[in-house]
Amino acid sequence: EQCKDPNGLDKIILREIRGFSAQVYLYGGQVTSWKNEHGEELLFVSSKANFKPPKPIRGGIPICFPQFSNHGSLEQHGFARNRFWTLDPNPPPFSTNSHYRAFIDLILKNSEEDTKTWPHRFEFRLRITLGPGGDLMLTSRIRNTNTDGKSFTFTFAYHTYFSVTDISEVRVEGLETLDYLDNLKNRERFTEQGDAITFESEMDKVYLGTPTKIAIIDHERKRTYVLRKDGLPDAVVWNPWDKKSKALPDFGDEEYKHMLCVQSASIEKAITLKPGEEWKGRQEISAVASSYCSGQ
Ligand code: TA6
Repeated sequence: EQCKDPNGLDKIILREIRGFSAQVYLYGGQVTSWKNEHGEELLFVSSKANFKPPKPIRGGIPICFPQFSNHGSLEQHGFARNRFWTLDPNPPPFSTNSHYRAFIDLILKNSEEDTKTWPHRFEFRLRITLGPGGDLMLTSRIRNTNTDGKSFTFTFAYHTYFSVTDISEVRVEGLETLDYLDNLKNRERFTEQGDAITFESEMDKVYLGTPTKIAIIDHERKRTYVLRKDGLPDAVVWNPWDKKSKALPDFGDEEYKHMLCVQSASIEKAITLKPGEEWKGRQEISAVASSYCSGQ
């Protein structure tokens, strides 16, 4: 259902038959809540998050488009997360077993303002679905609608903030042995040595050529998040740790202990679209009980 938050911002609640729910703000086209059938929140949103334009909302799943981070001349992570999206009242028919899925389609088109800094016309259609097992899927279709014959190039990420019990008891599996660009070392390229990624300090790495499936294991909670992706070859792993947390005005000093960003992305190789061409990038996240015990 659609409603307004205390600041008057429009948001939509998706519900699924077993009790899973998701909440999406038209501001930013941003998922800000994903709860399981017990009403437990699976995404992290900072207690100090702004829900007031023009600042982005700190948490959930910010959409980074047309620029990831400061890899270019636009604002940090591009403008998509700082704009109002519109709800498509007549979404095209859903292909697969749509009667099991609650979904909405959001649309972003470039504004006159944005055309000054990014002189292209595009249509960005974001479909958010909540599946029968509570899996949350985001499908982005971005089309170049330029009429001047010009191509455009962009980088992209679903900047997903997972809620974890204790970051020092979290492992990420699926990225071992891969190369990564370390944002804390001038984006220098290294190769991951560990057999799984664990966390003892600030981390900000763009893993390259990653598999379609990545697991985030919350050992304390015996819960594993499974992230599956298509069309998104890279994965960013970010935890600000204590010093960076204190420097972020919309982030609690201790909150780094209870979150981890694992972001399906296309960064190393920017995407170029000719007029009329469309790109599709999809991620699906699910939360499963894991009988994971260390060392297995
Ligand atoms: O997650 C990668 C990253 O680029 C980090 O370097 C950090 O800046 C993070 O995004 C958060 O960015 P934001 O603009 O949302 O504060």
